[in-house]
Amino acid sequence: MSSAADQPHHSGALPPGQHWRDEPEIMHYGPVPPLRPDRWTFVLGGATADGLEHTFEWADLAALPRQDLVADMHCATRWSAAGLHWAGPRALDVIALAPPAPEVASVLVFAEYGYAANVPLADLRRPTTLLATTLDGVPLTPERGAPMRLVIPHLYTWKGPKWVRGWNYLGAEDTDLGFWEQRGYHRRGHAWQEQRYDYQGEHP
Ligand SMILES: Nc1nc2c(c(=O)[nH]1)N[C@H]1C(S)=C(S)[C@@H](COP(=O)(O)O)O[C@H]1N2
Ligand SMILES: [Mo]
Repeated sequence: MSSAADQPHHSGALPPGQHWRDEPEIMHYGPVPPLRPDRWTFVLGGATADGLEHTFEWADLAALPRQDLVADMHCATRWSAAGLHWAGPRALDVIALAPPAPEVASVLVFAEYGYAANVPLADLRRPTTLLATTLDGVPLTPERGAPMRLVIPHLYTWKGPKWVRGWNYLGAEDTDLGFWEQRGYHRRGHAWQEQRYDYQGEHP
């Protein structure tokens, strides 16, 4: 039997405790931020290998190779939506622009208006983890996270901030939690292992 971590990204299968809906419901906490391309930056900070904070502009990320991905989406409120077609740079290519210090095992991904999510570095590094700029071949709409959102197909969707603006590498002593993790949700949030809440098993 293959492990849950090896599940294909568009398998037609449903993670435990989920049901299908036709379209992903637009879901987020707070208002939709205005698009301000002139002021947009992407910041990699915290425990970087060189100890510095690195700020990128749209053109820096747009210069990276683009990857297509067809993936299902799994919201922790128990709906899933099948076969979304995303494209954008892979997170692992962005990590390479400003890599973490050796002890780093997780990151705090942050977005506009203070939304954030804890993500294990190993999940961010998967070749199927994208910083998506398009959905179904067209640029993300504001509601869907324009200009960029994180997509990690095997984790619950709260781990994929819309309007993403960067991440902080967390050192061994860092205990920062994201928006839902502060409210009792799981540090990893693997959909196939049904890691909805913090009390459900070990942290990565
Ligand atoms: N910035 C931000 N990103 C977010 C959220 C949020 O509240 N703020 N909610 C998450 C949750 S819980 C879900 S299910 C998906 C919903 O994505 P959709 O609106 O494209 O369906 O966005 C995720 N990304
Ligand atoms: Mo969600």
